Amino acid sequence: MAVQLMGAPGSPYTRKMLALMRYRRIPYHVRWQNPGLQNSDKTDGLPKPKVALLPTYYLPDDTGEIQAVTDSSPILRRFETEFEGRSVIPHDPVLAFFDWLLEDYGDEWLTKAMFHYRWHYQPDIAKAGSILPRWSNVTGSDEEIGPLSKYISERQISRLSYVGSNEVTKQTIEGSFKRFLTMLNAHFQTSPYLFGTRPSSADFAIYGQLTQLALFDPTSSAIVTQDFPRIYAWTEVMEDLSGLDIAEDGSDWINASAGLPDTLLALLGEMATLYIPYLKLNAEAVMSGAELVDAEVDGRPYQQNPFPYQARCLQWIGAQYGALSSDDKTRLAELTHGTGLTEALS
Ligand SMILES: N[C@@H](CCC(=O)N[C@@H](CS)C(=O)NCC(=O)O)C(=O)O
Repeated sequence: MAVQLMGAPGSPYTRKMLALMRYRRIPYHVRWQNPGLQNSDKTDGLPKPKVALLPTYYLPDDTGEIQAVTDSSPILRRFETEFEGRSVIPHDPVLAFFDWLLEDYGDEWLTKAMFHYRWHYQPDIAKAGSILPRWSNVTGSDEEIGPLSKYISERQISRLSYVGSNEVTKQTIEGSFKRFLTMLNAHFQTSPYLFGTRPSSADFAIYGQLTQLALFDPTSSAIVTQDFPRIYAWTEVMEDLSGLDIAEDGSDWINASAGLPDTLLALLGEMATLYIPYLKLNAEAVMSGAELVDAEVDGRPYQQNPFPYQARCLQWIGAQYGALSSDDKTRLAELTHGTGLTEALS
């Protein structure tokens, strides 16, 4: 039976999961969200999620009753056990941990760039305001769409403070985005995906954000198109990997016994020096009940509202790391020696 979900073309997590399901050849039926109906009961009798996020999946619980569930990463892992073959989690537990970390970075940090570019510069605001409300209403008249454009833009711009896009952080977000593109571009010169010649969950997470950053929002799309055409091309190809042949024995994942490519080490270094330190500062602010994360990230002042969900992300990373055997922890330390990752994880 086809998996049921609701999403939107402009939702990076929806795009992450659609591409994942195509690659894994999981049949699905996607409904496009109608933002005008979001807070009404007109959802075709489908259950509502606890927190309204996209994508929303409608999946059976233990008793077979359909529940509305959200959060792409655990759903992706649920599919790993429910659907056979074409796994997106590397077999080597150390690589699987790196994959977790990079997936989380894509979902939680790269999305800051996505939200920032979409709702900061005028041409991006104008495009998003005009297109977003039309996805679920292609025949809508301009009179009908107008108020919805205004509603969506105002709502999203008011949320910039939650993702941490403001005048203080602008340079950090944009600078780290371009640095990430530079690192990814270098990596793609040695291998088409992060962990070899088959895509992992982290590839799908990064792809999801890039469907917007590279393909949709004018300011970030110009950066990717002009300076990183390889990444633009990659994003389009990732959309549908249903025909990609892979080796079910896993021999197309990189073999870490031979060490890691320098380009992957550089990306892991970014987790050690930018992403994990950021998560720690946010978690401290959440735990102490501070009103603001007000600290230094990436060598620059950084301010945003504390984000409880991302404090849990740090706990999950710690739990994944803690679950590695001591041999694997030693191997991880040796493989990433000099990147600062082990130190950041302590
Ligand atoms: N951690 C969630 C994040 C999902 C998420 O933040 N979705 C955004 C859109 S891309 C959303 O639905 N925001 C609320 C809204 O737009 O009303 C996941 O991985 O699925």
